[in-house]
Amino acid sequence: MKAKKHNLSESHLSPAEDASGLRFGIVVSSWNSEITESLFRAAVSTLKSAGCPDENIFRTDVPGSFELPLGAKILYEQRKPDAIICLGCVIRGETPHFDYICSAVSAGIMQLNVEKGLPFIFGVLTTENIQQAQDRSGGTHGNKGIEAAVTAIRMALLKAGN
Ligand code: DLZ
Repeated sequence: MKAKKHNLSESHLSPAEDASGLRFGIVVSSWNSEITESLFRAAVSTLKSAGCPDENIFRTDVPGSFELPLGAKILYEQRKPDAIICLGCVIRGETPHFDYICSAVSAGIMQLNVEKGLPFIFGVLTTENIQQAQDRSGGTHGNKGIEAAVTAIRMALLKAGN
């Protein structure tokens, strides 16, 4: 049987999933910035709709997705937030070393989760072309920024024992 498509952009946080006492870091890759800024706006709006105040959201920019793990580590050391969301967009058609970048970034982010015992969320679009990226950053397939923020809230609450 085919698995039902799971789209967190459509999953609503319950009132119990309250982010008012939580602090979040967001690392944003500047490569494909039209896409990553849209992911960022959606992530911030989701955090705020769950009660997180502006002053509890900390942003750091990095040049490309490859730099996301180090950017996240620096932000972790500076701010010690409850979760860090990593936002990027890698497009295969425009990136000859697509597979190297994607595997390095995903491994780097996973390593941070395990090393720091803190949620570092993988909010990186890895698409064939710009159209697919647009579809997933506020288009027909939702917005991965929302999904990343929902995951960050849920994991931060899990870690806090809620
Ligand atoms: C170099 C490069 C290329 C070709 N494509 C992308 C991309 O599609 N998405 C992305 O986030 N970054 C890209 N980069 C930049 C690399 O992530 C990295 O910043 C550089 O290789 C310098 O380390």
